[in-house]
Amino acid sequence: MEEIRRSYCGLCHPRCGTLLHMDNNQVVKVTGDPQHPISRGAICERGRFMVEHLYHPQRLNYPLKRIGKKGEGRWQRISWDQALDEVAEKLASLKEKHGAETLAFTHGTKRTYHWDCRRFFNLFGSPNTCGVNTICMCPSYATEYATYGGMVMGSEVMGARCVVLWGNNASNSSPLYLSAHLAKARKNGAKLIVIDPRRIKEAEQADLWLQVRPGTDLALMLGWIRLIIAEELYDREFVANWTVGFDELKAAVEAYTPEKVAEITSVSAELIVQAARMYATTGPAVIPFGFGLDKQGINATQCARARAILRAITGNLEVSGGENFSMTGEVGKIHDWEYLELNDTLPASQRAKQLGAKQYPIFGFPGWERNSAANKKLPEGYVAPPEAWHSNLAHAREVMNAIITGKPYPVTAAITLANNPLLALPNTKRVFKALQALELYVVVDYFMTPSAAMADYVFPAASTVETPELWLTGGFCVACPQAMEPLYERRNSYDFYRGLAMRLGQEQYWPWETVEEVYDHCLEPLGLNFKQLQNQPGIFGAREYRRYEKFGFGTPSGKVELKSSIFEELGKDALPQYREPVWSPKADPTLTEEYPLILITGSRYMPIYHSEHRQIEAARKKMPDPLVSIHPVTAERLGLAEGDWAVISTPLASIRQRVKLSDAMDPAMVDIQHSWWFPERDPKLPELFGVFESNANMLCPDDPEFCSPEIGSWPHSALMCRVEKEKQS
Ligand SMILES: Nc1nc2c(c(=O)[nH]1)N[C@H]1C(S)=C(S)[C@@H](COP(=O)(O)OP(=O)(O)OC[C@H]3O[C@@H](n4cnc5c(=O)[nH]c(N)nc54)[C@H](O)[C@@H]3O)O[C@H]1N2
Ligand SMILES: Nc1nc2c(c(=O)[nH]1)N[C@H]1C(S)=C(S)[C@@H](COP(=O)(O)OP(=O)(O)OC[C@H]3O[C@@H](n4cnc5c(=O)[nH]c(N)nc54)[C@H](O)[C@@H]3O)O[C@H]1N2
Ligand code: SF4
Ligand SMILES: [Mo]
Repeated sequence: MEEIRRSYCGLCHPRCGTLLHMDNNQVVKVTGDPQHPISRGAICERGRFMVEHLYHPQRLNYPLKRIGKKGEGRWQRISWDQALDEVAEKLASLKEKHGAETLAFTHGTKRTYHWDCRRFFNLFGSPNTCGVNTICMCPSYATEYATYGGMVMGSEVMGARCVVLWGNNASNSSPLYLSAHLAKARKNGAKLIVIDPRRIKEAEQADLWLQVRPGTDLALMLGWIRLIIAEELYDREFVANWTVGFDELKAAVEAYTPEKVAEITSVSAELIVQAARMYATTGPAVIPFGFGLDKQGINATQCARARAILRAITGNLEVSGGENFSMTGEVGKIHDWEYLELNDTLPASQRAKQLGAKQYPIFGFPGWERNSAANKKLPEGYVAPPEAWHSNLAHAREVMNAIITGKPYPVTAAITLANNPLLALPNTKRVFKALQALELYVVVDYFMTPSAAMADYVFPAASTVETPELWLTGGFCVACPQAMEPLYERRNSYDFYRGLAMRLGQEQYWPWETVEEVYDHCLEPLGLNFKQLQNQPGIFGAREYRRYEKFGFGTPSGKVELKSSIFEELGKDALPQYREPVWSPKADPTLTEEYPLILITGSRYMPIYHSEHRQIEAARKKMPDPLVSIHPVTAERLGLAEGDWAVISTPLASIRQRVKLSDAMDPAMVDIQHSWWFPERDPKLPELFGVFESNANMLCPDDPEFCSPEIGSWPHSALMCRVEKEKQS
């Protein structure tokens, strides 16, 4: 008889509610849960992979210990206890020898709990957790806290009258949410401006499409700000009462006339003016987060600043249909992730050792401490305090260098959980060298990935259907139920960290045996427990607007800092100024002779998620090979036809991908897919699942001159490359 269990999906971020159709205790089908308060019965194409993902023959089901040489693919199955004992023992001895900072962590995009990691690291004594947060969303988080004391997590797209899709490919990256919300806004008559070098689906339907040259968006933003000020289209009352630094901002953008911006961005002056006017005069208007801005390296941080400034001066902060912070009410009372991180337990002497924080203070302890202090001036639970995990990290390049060189001090051990650093981080060769140099490398994952194949110990992770989760965002809180006991010996990340913590003298800080008990504790202030919350739709904050009129903003001045005092104090540009991308036709004409095409990487596509799902048959059928999109005119000039294998090169390396013809972009540009590896290939070195063959990050640089000076965001876009037909061997 068929039984149905409530569950949730973890095959990407949003935790859509699902129903597991069980037959004989086996999941046979997954459908959307119509009762779920957020997803309301919808699941996407990828969500349907859950059955295959759960039972996949290549899943990791037991802890493994390396018995051959590193990367030799020889493993011994051991118990969790033995694996945790041995890892803990080794960690203790490395800590004794080199100090706690010798242990690093690499994270991916948030795919499971993360406060448990930070809690463990704080108590262990290491400030060196690093990873993709330096380029994904979190730069906006740190920057927006510095600018207006909170992160706009909720652009109210459905209620907006104008939506600016700036470097966001919503129909592929968020089909059920942003894309669906945009469709509703359009139905209500909202204007749409798309700013993207590619003619994405939304661009075809937009009122205005600005085909910007990659990496130049900041100049465009400064041009908008200048015009909005010059034409007095800004919200005078808001600016006068609730901002500081307006006159300095005005002076800083003076040079960015439409003509100058047109020259930099390749967008016509008329279109620049038209778009700025449309955005400023069609309120409420929103500019949701777009990764196209975060991935442009040198300008990324100031793009986030300039976007925040645009939102503020046009009066779109904390208004209905505008840009909103987390909501208060019941949600604000829950013990949140920052509370669980236990950041106060890491002593100042250890904080000071965070790798990269001197160079990039906005994203290390110095910036986070200032953002936290400003947040504490607000009433508790008003705006969520900045999480360390989101805005206070070591820099991955500096961590990799320390592993390789032992300088400024030896980093000898690393844990990777829910991340595939060889595919996610730039400069794959450097990352590989670092993984090779580690004395102890521990990976927790669903599958044996190329990164896991370099480990000393590999632990099997539980699927979301095998573990509970409290889904707490700024605006709401939903209990995601555990639908089944973990298969084999898979466990969740809490069990992994607690297992280590209990062996390393942290017992008093981990009194809860299971993660569900932690969630009971989080919900205590509401007089609820996890099971009770599971039986109700969730907790939703009250929607309140213009709350700043009561308490101000959580910044040092209590106002929106158009000129940022935190940036200034930490020696960084307090007002945004545009920089030409390092590899660009304008910056380096000699480089352009050898690498004539502008390169962007990683534009999202369904149904694949980063380096995942290459084992899933339905996904792979749809996307069997890595693709480089190239304009037909350019392809013809290079002798390339649809389906040919092409070699793509930058000064760092060459990789191969298959040609897909596309006139969606300028003939001078190419777009390559990221995170490609081949689970069907030899797992052993030197092949390592073909990780070096088609991996976009072989081509992406991360040296200091390429990174944003404030946060160290490296480029995955706005680069230069050469494309050739692959020679037949
Ligand atoms: N060239 C280029 N590089 C990029 C990007 C780009 O656009 N271009 N995008 C960047 C961005 S924005 C991001 S966020 C990163 C993503 O980088 P990652 O987060 O590393 O990417 P994924 O492949 O999604 O996840 C890595 C691993 O996590 C495992 N995993 C998933 N869920 C869980 C879980 O719950 N528990 C455990 N233990 N493991 C789990 C998966 O099996 C997978 O092997 O890539 C970045 N890299
Ligand atoms: N299917 C799928 N969905 C995903 C993911 C996935 O791997 N697969 N990853 C998830 C994650 S972690 C993230 S961060 C989000 C990201 O999702 P999005 O924010 O949509 O990011 P991307 O698709 O990387 O890039 C968005 C757009 O930026 C454009 N772009 C590139 N360079 C520039 C530039 O210099 N300027 C401008 N204006 N645009 C530029 C690209 O053409 C692309 O259309 O997607 C999430 N959703
Ligand atoms: S994969 Fe699809 S169904 Fe699953 S969480 Fe993501 S959007 Fe929702
Ligand atoms: Mo991301």
